[in-house]
Amino acid sequence: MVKKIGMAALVLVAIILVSGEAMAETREFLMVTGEPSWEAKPGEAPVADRNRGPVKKMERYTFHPGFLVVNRGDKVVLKIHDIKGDKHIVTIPAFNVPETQILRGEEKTISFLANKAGIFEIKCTNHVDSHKEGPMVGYIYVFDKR
Ligand SMILES: [Cu+2]
Repeated sequence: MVKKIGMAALVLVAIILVSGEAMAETREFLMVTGEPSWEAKPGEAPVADRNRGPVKKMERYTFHPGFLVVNRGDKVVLKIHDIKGDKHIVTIPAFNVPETQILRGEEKTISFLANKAGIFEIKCTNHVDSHKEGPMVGYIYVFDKR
């Protein structure tokens, strides 16, 4: 009897290892939005701000942390707290994550299954270019460890 149970457990472990599902985990990240800025000192020359051209002041909205690493097959949970900015609209097109609006002071949760490997953008569609203090973008690196 003990031998049969032991064999059944061994087969189950083998199935789990072969399928790779034993490695999948839930990965939760606590993120905040930020707003770094730059302003020319008195007498300092303007600098180019991407598509805006020469400026003496610029700002960018950001995600912190802005680079996440998970394994393929992981469930990813992002808890994003809007500390800076009136409104962010977050999406991850590569995983068909629908747009989620986050207002100042709010924290929203976004979940998805990281079912393919590569480096993908976490984007805010409210801050798309330098005219809107963007692009506001983070990256998720889905590691293909199998
Ligand atoms: Cu934004």
